[in-house]
Amino acid sequence: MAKRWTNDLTHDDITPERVFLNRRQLIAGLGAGSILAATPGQSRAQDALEPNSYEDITNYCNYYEFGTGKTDPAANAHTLTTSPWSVKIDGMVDNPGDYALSEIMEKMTIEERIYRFRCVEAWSMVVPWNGFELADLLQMAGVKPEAKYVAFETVLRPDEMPGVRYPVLDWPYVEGLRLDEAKHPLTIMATGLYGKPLPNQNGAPLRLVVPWKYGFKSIKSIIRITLTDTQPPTSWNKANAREYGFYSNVNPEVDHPRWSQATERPLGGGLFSRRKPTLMFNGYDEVAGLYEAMDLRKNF
Ligand SMILES: Nc1nc2c(c(=O)[nH]1)N[C@H]1C(S)=C(S)[C@@H](COP(=O)(O)O)O[C@H]1N2
Ligand SMILES: [Mo]
Repeated sequence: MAKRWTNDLTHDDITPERVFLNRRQLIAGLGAGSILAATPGQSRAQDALEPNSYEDITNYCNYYEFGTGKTDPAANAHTLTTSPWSVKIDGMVDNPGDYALSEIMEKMTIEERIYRFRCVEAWSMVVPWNGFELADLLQMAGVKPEAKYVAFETVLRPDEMPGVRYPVLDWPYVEGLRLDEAKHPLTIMATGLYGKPLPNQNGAPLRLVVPWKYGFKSIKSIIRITLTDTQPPTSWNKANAREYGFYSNVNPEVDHPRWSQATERPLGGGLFSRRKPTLMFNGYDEVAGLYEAMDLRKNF
């Protein structure tokens, strides 16, 4: 299938001139000594363009099935068996069934998408994902006209997931999107990062990525996708409906009841780390049309 559409950062955006200029500006402002100590990932001037390091992305994770600490998933998720893997696609589809991931992968076009990623906890990073558009998978399944939502479910394997002994969430982890959100070309199913297979702690072998929504919508290690006509339950909303809504679009104007969402802390900033303003829809303005008639304060 041809690559139809892409509208985000790619490695081509990081021009040598730009990097050189930023370095020079930094040198002018801070003195060459500090610059020699700084790696490119630590340069705040490049935050908007430069992905976080592989180490940052794979060692600072949220995957509560493996523990609630940020480094627990990296320490524990190696126990998850990710091959063979199949995904059940059911509900309001023409071609329901258990699809082997290998079979899905043969049919999909894998692209690189460098996306900003904003957790509801107010940290953020830039991730070079590899994956395919969810729209293409839905087309393969054949969505029936009456379907309005897509529900997703994470694998639940107590033997391989030490964190599910604790009732932190009502396992299995579930998430959902409205059908138009799911079909938006920005919405991808990630299968890799940095050109490598997706590490277990980041949701191997297949996880959702919806870059204009808070990170918890990007459900990991998906085993089931169900097309439905009713809004599906979602894990964090079930856990605390006052704090976590179904939509969870990144919105600097709607605060979490316990903290501000106006700014965020980019990961891996090191010496140059500084909070920066959070952007509406995490900067992905092209999705605004999906919510035109909606009060985003009510539908948080
Ligand atoms: N199954 C499952 N999916 C999940 C989570 C989880 O705990 N379990 N955490 C979510 C949250 S809160 C975030 S911020 C992202 C983190 O993705 P990352 O660890 O790859 O950065 O995964 C999301 N998907
Ligand atoms: Mo998150």
